[in-house]
Amino acid sequence: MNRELVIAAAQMGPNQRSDSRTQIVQRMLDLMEKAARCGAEMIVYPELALTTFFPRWYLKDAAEIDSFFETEMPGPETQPLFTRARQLGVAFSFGFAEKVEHLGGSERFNTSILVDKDSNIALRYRKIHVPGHSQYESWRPFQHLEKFYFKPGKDYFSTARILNTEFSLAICNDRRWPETYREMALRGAEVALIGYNTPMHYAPMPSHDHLQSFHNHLCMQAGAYQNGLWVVGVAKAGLEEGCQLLGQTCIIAPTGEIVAQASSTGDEVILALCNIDRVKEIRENVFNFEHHRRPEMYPMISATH
Ligand code: CDT
Repeated sequence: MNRELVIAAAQMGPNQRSDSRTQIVQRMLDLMEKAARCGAEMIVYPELALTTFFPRWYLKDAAEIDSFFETEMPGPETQPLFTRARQLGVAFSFGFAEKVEHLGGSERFNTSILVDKDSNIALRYRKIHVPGHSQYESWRPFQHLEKFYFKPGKDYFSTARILNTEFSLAICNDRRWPETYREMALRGAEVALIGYNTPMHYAPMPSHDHLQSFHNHLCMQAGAYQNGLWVVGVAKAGLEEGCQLLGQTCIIAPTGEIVAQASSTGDEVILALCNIDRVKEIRENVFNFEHHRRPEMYPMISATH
């Protein structure tokens, strides 16, 4: 019998700087209720779901920077998500800014977690492809200071098996890199969950602004097809603090076909009944890695120098 899973992508509209965690978590809970009512077993939220996309600003005040980061998960403000999901019996995933305290100091990551239906964290992923710049650049209409705020994650694209399905996590800019999907697929992932915050304006190459929508689907559809993965791409969208963020939340089958897509740039739930075993249609045929792949002919791909 085929493994079938109802997956919901919970697109979020903008989070303004003045929105409290409580207000934002309440919107996430509303989306969770809706998704569960429609039969969702897995609910996927975007990157940095709990806050506004603060890397658009160069902040100097340490306390202000800290206010965007979580030091515990769940914490008092996020616990309601875990409690309600457990009551509803749904698994979920979302992104947040994470501050990890060590004896000698602290590290900051752009993080995403996968939570099983008993509200245990099954997988934690820290963004590997951290885009943007590390210093204030005055010529930009808004900053993209992810390299200033976040260290790149040091863990690979691991998988976790929940709901009888092998899941892997990636975050925003990761979705543009073919290595992300190939690494996941080689590790046995069947579903890739990818949250994003993508400004419509790309300051270093504004002549590509009109291609944001095209590139978004292009890379995720190619990643799905070329690796036989289900891909769930979830936006934080709309006009956030004067910055227009791309929507286009979608669920993509291993054939590369979009099977559900959001039609707004606000809070919106989309769902698909995903036959997880369709992964085999690709991986046992055109992209059967074992039979047709020639890794010995691609030495440059894994070269670290
Ligand atoms: N959040 C994130 O990674 N956004 C990037 C913006 C372009 S790079 C400045 C993205 O790849 O969508």
